[in-house]
Amino acid sequence: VMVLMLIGLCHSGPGNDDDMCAIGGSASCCNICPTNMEQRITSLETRLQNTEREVQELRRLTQGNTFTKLTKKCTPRVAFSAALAGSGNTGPFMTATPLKYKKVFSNTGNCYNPSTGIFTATVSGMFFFRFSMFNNMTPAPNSVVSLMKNNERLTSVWDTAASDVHDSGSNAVVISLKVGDNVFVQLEPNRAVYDDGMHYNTFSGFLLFPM
Ligand SMILES: [Ca+2]
Repeated sequence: VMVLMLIGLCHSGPGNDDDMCAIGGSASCCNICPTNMEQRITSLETRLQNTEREVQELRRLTQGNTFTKLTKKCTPRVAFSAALAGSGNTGPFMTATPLKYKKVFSNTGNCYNPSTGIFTATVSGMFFFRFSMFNNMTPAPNSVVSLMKNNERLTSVWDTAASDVHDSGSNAVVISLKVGDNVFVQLEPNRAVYDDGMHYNTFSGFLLFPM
């Protein structure tokens, strides 16, 4: 590259006094003033070194899937899905109670705690959550569950126990969370839900993107 640049300089032609200097009374691009030429070479060397450094960095990022590995390392990975499981009714209870979905299908990032039923954000970002509910009873109690963010009720599902047994419903939300926020599905007071090995009641969520 240096040789090509120097050849280019020597063939740029006369006419620019800055590119030439007079030695012994004659002006020619090949009668090069040593000081001017040294400055040009130093400048070109610096630019070449910078370019080589950038090329090496790009090679380092793209070779051997290094870029993919860096992306995985830098992007938090949070996803979970669990079912209530068990056999029979959960509830009714006197007070609102978080449902403990104990059959864990996945829990990347370990943000979901099956012992409490509570998801706790370890990264701030936009999240998606979904839950489903199943009623297998007649008569009452009815089934009412709500998706909670800390003490805030987000979405709910209601089913009245009656002759139309085997009812189910679901709801979902996309919401921003900060580190430490808790999300869980709450069984409302004096209500009940039913589950068994079919896993009708599920609670799932994942990080869409960090913020
Ligand atoms: Ca019903």
